[in-house]
Formats: sequence, structure tokens, C-alpha cells
Amino acid sequence: MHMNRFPKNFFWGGATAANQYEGGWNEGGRGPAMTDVTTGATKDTPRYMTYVLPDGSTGKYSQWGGQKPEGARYAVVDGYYYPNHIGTDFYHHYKEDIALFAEMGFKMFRMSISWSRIYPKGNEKEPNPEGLTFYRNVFTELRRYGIEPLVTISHYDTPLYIEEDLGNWQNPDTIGLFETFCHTIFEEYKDLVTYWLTFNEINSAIMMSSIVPDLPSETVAPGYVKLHNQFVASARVVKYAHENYPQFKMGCMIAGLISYPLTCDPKDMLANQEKMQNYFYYAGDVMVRGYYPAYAKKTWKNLGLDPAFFEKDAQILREGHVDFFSYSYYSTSCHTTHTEEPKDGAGNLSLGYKNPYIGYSEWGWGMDPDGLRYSLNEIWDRYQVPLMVVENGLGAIDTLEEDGSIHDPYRIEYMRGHVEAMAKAIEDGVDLIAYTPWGCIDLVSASTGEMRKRYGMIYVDMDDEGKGTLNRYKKDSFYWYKKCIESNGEDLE
Ligand code: BGP
Repeated sequence: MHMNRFPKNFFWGGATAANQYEGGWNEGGRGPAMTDVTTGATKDTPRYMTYVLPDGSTGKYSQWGGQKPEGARYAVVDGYYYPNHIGTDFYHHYKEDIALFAEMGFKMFRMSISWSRIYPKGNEKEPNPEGLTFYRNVFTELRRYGIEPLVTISHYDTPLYIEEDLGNWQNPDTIGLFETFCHTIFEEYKDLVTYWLTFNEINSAIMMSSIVPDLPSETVAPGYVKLHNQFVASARVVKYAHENYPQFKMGCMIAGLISYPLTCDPKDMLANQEKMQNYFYYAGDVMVRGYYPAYAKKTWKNLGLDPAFFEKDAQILREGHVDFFSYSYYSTSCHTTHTEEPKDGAGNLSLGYKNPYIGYSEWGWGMDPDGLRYSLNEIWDRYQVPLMVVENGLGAIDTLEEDGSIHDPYRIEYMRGHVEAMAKAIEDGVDLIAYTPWGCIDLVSASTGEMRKRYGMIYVDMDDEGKGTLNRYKKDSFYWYKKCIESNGEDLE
């Protein structure tokens, strides 16, 4: 056993998001979000968005590229199941859950605030007091155990009214609404929360073109506009936080689309470099450095976008750059110019070719601890700001035994590999300050809406149809992670 590879105040913890975990979707004055009209699915079938037409008939369209018909309004429709309505019910279980996190030894807990719980439509003059009280209670409970909250301000749940009636992030007016939301929660929780992430996986706005081949530029370009408006919104609130709450630490959160060239052909090397720039570094470069990278110009040109649209906000981007960098890391993929065969290597928001040197999960996501060490080194070298790994984990099917135990050696093995990789990256010189593995308690999958794709160290009795007691059970990984934290990452047996 090595000693003291992790810094003394390392933030060991876990991560969740309101839309997938909190539930209580129509309680306490909360307004609806897009995820409330999104059905459950499986890994081979799409989630659907449901709607009602003016004549009262109802319908659905696929998240994999479908479109809402003219005149349709999003609606919860009888006969469908919407897993995010309940999540795994943090809303009613937060005390019990936080006690379990504390028992594991958490130093940090990542969660998000549901925007529509604070501003139900997004454009009200006054916030919803019940919503404010709920998060105050949660943060106070975390503090009672000495757990530092890490708050994602926007994690895939813009109020439905903004999405449907105001044109979402395509509309620059959304920036002002987001600012109002942030000013409210900053002031409200200034004594309880120090670490903030503005947008979860902000680069997801432009990911479609990396997954679906040959999309026309008219389909791809709006993602860049949306992303730019989010960059501006983030920069504005980061600047505001720095000016008004100097104790705050503001971070970005980028989906870790880390990839390799499939072969050592220099052409593959270049293809991969371009992928990494376009889908991963594009966001980090703007948010950490405070300006668009040189290669962005080429991207805009290819998509027929006017550079002036992006350049007009240069000053605020410069003034609102973040204090630390965080990302999600699940898997890696490979890129090549050598084949046109369909890509077979899936991952979080990514698609590439399978890597013969790594293993794959039941959902086909690559498992690559060395890639975590590699990416930490690359990112640290590029940005020189503290880093956090704020999502990582293995989605797998778990079995609850008669005696209430859950044996998940596969998850322990996955986590052990990634903790080892982080230890090595720290030895390499990387300034890594936090690790909050994803779905530390079972919650609804973002991509498939399933419950059976579980990430937790705490099992929640709930199935894909919404049946279950919602009782909590400790998995074997719960005890493993507790030991890991107690020994500050040294006892990984
Ligand atoms: C990330 C999201 C999370 C989470 C995770 C796992 O993209 O930030 O919300 O869900 O991926 O993905 P999935 O739930 O699809 O397995």
C-alpha cells in the first residue's frame, strides 16, 4: 500500500442530478421540465416526448431525431410512464440519503437545483418560496455532516415553458432568465454553498453531429448558437459571483469525450485531434481560457455561421472565465479514416470504433481507467486550474438478494481502476481536487430512462415501470467506497 497519494483535503463524494433523482415533479409548486414529458425506454429503443394536438388527440416523437408537429403542446399523456416524475424520490428521502452518504464518509455531494422548482415557468418576478426552502433544508442537512455541496445550476432541466414557448437557449433572452435564477440562488444559499457548476456537460449542445453521421449543417448549426448563449450566460453569472461573492468557486462541466486514433496512421492522429478539439476542448477552451480557440473559426465557416455572432461577446467571455475545470469520464472511443463501417464503440454521448485493448459494459460503453489518467494529464497541462472528476461509474444490472445484500464486484473493479488512475495522475503532478462518482445512489438513466441501468453504491428498490418500495439497500460497493474514503484512497481491496 502506498501512502498519501491523494491530498489531505481531497473531496471524495458522489454525484446526482435533480431531474433523474429528486422526483416530486408536481409538488411544492414546481413547474414542469422537458424531462417530465419524456418517457422511459431501453438501450435499443428511443425515449419519446409526448404531446397533445389542438383537436385533443395525443402523440409522441422520438428523442433520436424526431420533431414535434405544428401546433402540438407538450403534455403528460395517459398510458405512458415518465420515470423522471419520481426519480428515486430524493424529495422525500433526502434526510435518509444524506445520512447514508455521510456513513460512506462523503466530503462532497454533487446535486443540481431544479430551475422550475425555483421559477416554475422561468420568467416569474418572484421565486417559489417552497422550492427555496427545500434546497435550504438539503444544504443544511449536508452541512450538519460536514459535506460540501457541489451544485450544478443547470443539469438537463430548463423549465418547459422556456423550452416550448420562449425558444430555449436558441433565444438570447434565456440568458437573462438564467441570470435571475442564479442571482436568487446565490443570495439565498451564499452561506451554505461555495462550489458551483454552471451547466452540466455544456458541450452536449453540439454532440449530435458526432453521433449521427452526415447531418446537414442546418441541423448542426443551431447547436452552436445555443452553446454560445450558454457560454455567455455562464460567463455573466461567473463574473457576477466573483464580484459579489468572492468566496464562491465557479466551475465548468464538460462531457469527457476522450478519444484515440484507432491506428498509428498520422491521418488517424489528425482525425482524432480534430474530434477532440471540436467536441471536447471547444467548450473548455472558452470557459477556462475565456476566448474561442483558433480552430473554432473553421468550424463556424464550415457550418455557414457568422463569426461576428460569436465575437461580439468576447469581453464577457474573457471576464467570466471559471476557477476550476470539471468533467464526466465514463469511457473512451477511437477514430479512424480507414473504414466506413458503422461505428461500434458507444459511450456517454459518444460514438466511435471499439478499442481492442479495453473492456465494454453491458450497455456497450468502453471501460478505460488509463484513459482517465491520460485525460487528466492532458487537461491539466492545457489549463493549469484545479480539476474535478464529477461523474464516473459503471451502469450495470444489479440483483437484490433475499437478505437485502447486493453483490456488485464489477462496480468495485471499475471504481478501483479509476481511483488507481487518479492516484497515478496526481503523482504525475495533476492538481485533482475532487471525485464524485455518478449516481452514487441508483437513479433514472439519462439516455434510456431505465432504472435497471444502475450506477449506485446504494440500491433503490424501483423498476422500469415505476414499481418498487423505494427502500434503500447498501451494495457491496458501499462498504468498499467507505474503506476507500476512510483510507484516503489507499485501501482499495
Ligand atoms: C451524463 C449525465 C448524467 C448521467 C450520466 C450517465 O451524461 O450528466 O445525467 O445520466 O451521463 O448516463 P446514463 O444515465 O445515460 O447512463
